[in-house]
Amino acid sequence: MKSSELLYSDPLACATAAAAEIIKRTGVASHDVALIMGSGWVSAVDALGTALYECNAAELTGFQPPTVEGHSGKVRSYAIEAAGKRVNALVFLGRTHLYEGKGVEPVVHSVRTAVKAGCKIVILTNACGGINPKFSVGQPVLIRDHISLTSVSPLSGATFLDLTDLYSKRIRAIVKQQDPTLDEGVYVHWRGPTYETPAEIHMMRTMGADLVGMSTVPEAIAAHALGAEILGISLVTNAAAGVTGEKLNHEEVIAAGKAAADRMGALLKGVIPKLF
Ligand code: 8IG
Repeated sequence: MKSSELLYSDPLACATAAAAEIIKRTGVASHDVALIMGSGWVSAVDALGTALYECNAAELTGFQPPTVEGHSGKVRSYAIEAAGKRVNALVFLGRTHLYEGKGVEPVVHSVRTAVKAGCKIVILTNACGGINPKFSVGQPVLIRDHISLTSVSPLSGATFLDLTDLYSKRIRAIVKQQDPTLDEGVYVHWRGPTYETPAEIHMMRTMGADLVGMSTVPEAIAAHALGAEILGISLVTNAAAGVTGEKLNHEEVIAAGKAAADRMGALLKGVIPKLF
């Protein structure tokens, strides 16, 4: 069977196969933490040091080449050492989005593979629009909770998964100890690829959303369903539609991400060993 067929017919078997390939290629029997680096976050991994292993994700079972600028489609393995601890980090540079129209399975394949490769914690990063005017461009915000507006779930069947602590309170507390200036917010998932209208942003703000983006939510659910603890961090790279009256563009997103990358990289490197 072609690996793309396995992804849709038996996604968990596909993730298990990809995880076995990662274990064999890296020589790391069990990774501890996964990092999914979204738009603008890719250069933050430079702070993690030198990768012990790197390949194109597309070489692994079930992965397809990425399609969005600013996403490079690589998988890397790092050893992060601090305070006498060694943490093995599996890093995915870039992700697949619902708006690509391939369904939800490719969107969650990275996190399922990571959990099958041993990861107990999944760190999801993204770039987003700021709905709450207290957030400024270039500011990282911890995801406290989410609102899904896509009507898509990575789960099917009678799996009534509890999401009351989806974005781990324990991990958020440790991250805020590391950087007390960090704020938290509610992330709303919008399918895209269109940005919202000003009226839709008004609706989201009224619902209690602070941040809006086109990723993260299906991955958080899929990884949590397999038992992983989740940290979500959004980098505000633009004010959402109608907040400032400016139009939205993808170049703005990339530029804001590059500017914040050093701070984000240092934060991740410092905090990861403290999570274990
Ligand atoms: I970056 O304003 C980024 N991603 N839906 N809206 C949505 N996604 C985004 C936005 C935004 N900015």
